[in-house]
Amino acid sequence: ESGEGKAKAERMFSLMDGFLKNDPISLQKDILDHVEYTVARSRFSFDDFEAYQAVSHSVRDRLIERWHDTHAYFKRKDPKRLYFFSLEFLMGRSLSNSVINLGVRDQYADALNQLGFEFEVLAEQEGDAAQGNGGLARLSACQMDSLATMDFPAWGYGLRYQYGLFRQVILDGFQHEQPDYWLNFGNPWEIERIHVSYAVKFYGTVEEQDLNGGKRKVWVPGEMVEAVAYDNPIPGYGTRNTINLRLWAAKPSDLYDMESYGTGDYINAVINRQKAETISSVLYPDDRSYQGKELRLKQQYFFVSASVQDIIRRFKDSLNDFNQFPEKVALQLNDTHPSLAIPEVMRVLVDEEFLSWKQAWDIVCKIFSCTTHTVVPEGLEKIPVDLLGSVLPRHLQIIFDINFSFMEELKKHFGLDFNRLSQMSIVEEGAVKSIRMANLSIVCCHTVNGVSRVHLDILKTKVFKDFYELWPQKFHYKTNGVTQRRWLVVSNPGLCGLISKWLGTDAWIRDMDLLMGLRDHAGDAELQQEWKMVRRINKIRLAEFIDAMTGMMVSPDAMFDVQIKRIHEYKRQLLNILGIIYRYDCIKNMKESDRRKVVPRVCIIGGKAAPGYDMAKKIIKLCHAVGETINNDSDIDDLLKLVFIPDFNVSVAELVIPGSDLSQHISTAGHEASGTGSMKFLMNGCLLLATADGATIEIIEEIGEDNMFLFGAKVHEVPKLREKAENHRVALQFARVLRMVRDGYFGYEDYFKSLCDSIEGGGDFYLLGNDFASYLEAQAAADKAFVDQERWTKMSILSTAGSGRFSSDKTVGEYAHQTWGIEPCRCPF
Ligand code: GPW
Repeated sequence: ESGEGKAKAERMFSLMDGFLKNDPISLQKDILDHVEYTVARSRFSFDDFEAYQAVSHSVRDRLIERWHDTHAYFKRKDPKRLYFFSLEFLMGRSLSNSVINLGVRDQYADALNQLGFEFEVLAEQEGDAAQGNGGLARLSACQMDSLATMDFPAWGYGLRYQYGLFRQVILDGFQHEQPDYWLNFGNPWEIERIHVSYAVKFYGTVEEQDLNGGKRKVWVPGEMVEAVAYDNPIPGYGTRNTINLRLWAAKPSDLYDMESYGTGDYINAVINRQKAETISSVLYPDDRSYQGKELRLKQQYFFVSASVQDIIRRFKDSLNDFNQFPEKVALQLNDTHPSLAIPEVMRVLVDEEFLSWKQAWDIVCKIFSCTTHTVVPEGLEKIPVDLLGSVLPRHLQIIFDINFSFMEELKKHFGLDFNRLSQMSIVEEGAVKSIRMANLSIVCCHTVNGVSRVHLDILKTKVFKDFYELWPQKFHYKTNGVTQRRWLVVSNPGLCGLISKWLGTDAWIRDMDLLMGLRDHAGDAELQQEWKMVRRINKIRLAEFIDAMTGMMVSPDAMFDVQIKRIHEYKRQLLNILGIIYRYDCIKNMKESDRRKVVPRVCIIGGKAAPGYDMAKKIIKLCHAVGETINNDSDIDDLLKLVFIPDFNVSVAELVIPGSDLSQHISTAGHEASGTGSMKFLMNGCLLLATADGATIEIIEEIGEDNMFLFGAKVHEVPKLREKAENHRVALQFARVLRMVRDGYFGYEDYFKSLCDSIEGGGDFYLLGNDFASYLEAQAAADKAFVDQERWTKMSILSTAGSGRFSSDKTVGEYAHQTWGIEPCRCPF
């Protein structure tokens, strides 16, 4: 470092004691200043929401300080950085998470108390940031938290949607979607950077120009849109490091518009200009299904192009030799959604930085890695060639060129095996010629990661078998994880306190392996007593929430049995509902003496269906229809209740998970790539009723089969069972409950017919009929265990104790070391 740079940096750090103070008086003053000057209310009169706004702004100030220091420090050290590209980040609320990670939670609570406010109440004022669909999007959010906490020099990049995931409203048992215009009340957690913006091009033509005796390609765009940065500081826990999640919003571009104003039609010119903003207007709600939509393609390219420009500008600020690019940049693609980054980097290096194709290709092969989150080939993204050629003509050429070289390499390796060539080609010939984004990613990334061990097995032997034979060294897995900061510390303070007390330390918040220490105390009567108490308080809180949302009173003495996740046929919410019908039917036909032995249950289901996913919507309706019958049947009383929690989202999950006794993860084996909900329940001491699928297989290794309720066909049995399904005899009980639905016991028999047809006979692709009997056995085992509360509590403690391996800290550490090649870079205090 130069002497001057060092002197400046030293001065910077010597000024550190000038930071905002966190004593009660300073906090109160800051909050009141924000009431007066930011929220523009009188400091003598403001309500809870205004108090929330003021508190958030004071927290934001503290985030900004650290975020500036972190970036100044990263700039000075200039380490290799990770750029994490994802089209979805499901952040949820930020206030509680921020004050906890900043280490000022108690200080804020005290300061607010003296002002006559309760921190918890204010935190409830915050809306959810729902910039994503499901597990994939929440995983990105968890990983950002871990990257910050572990001091990695990382950036997140994504899109700033004006409308997040739709709000689910239930009318007469049917799902309706309402727009989530979440920015209505302002968003204190983002920082608008009007001066950080880039032009993004679309459409147009590619022309050839002479350059130094050779030819160069020039893309003459037909449309230009401006990408403006919105920065979201992500604070680490137990560190000063606060990294950045940069989301792009589309704005009209001045550059491009000049000529349209010359035409005289001023009003239309303005209206057309405004259309640019639609690119970042709405999140696509179809988790795992892609339909080759133009707007979706534009969204993907828009965020990729702005991010790549940003990265290259940052690189050039410090170095100007692209040979060193791979030493400074790792680029991680979250699924194939951002895979246009690959041809985009090629285009920029070749067309704009004038590197040779070979130089550019060598760089691309060193910087990109990707993660795949799916198991079925149908789930893979394809873009019609016509569409891509129209929106991104130069990128299509580049993809064709990459594919040409790839095909040559394949021929050398496998000979003229046309079958194989056509299967592996990036270009799919057929009725609609398209680009296979997964193939593009595999060809260009140095590493392809699966999200659990069994997921990698399936990728190697089925989905990407040919690629695995060609490049076995490319394929790896990192088992998913979730952040204990949000899923324990923020959402379950009671249990946290207990864990720290019995471990004698709260160091587990940064080192989850320490939770194993709880195993020594699992049998301790005192801990068990305290554990039960904490869990009971959480159940009461959940019962109150259910009452508020649905008007239903449920008893905290009952077993709370929960399934919350996106509604999908493969996740088998239908199996759960059929099991509930079976239970209902049993209770109805019972003698009075047997009824007394029934373990009362509250069955809780929640989740959204993609708006165009008919079967999923029928499952939601069936849940309501069955609930209507059971909940109003006076024979049943408190022995069984079925609750559907509407509008499931991150903050609802934070409330439901700590209050659950049993949670269901019951996908057909071989279909859930990983699953992350199970990990959140596990941490909170909730027992799992599950199939051996995805990450559950690894959970079993950690806590043992005896500590959960396992059932159903195994991954390797599924294909054979499917072949046999046609003449397979299903359990009698299965036929019986299905008959009840078909015969209109719950009404709407015409509407439910296709749902019933989808699981009967040879059509039962997800093997509900096959797994039903063993599902019921597992449920019976859960009842039996629940009666013995001592045993149950011990299992619960052992679940938490065994959850350390499923912290996203572990996942991110493995990625950093094995895939990205980055090192921690800790901002000094
Ligand atoms: F289809 N996942 C998701 F693979 O939430 F792209 N949305 C998606 O669109 C896809 C996957 C995709 C989920 C997986 O279903 C789940 O098993 C996994 O735990 C999660 O991604 C995070 O890896």
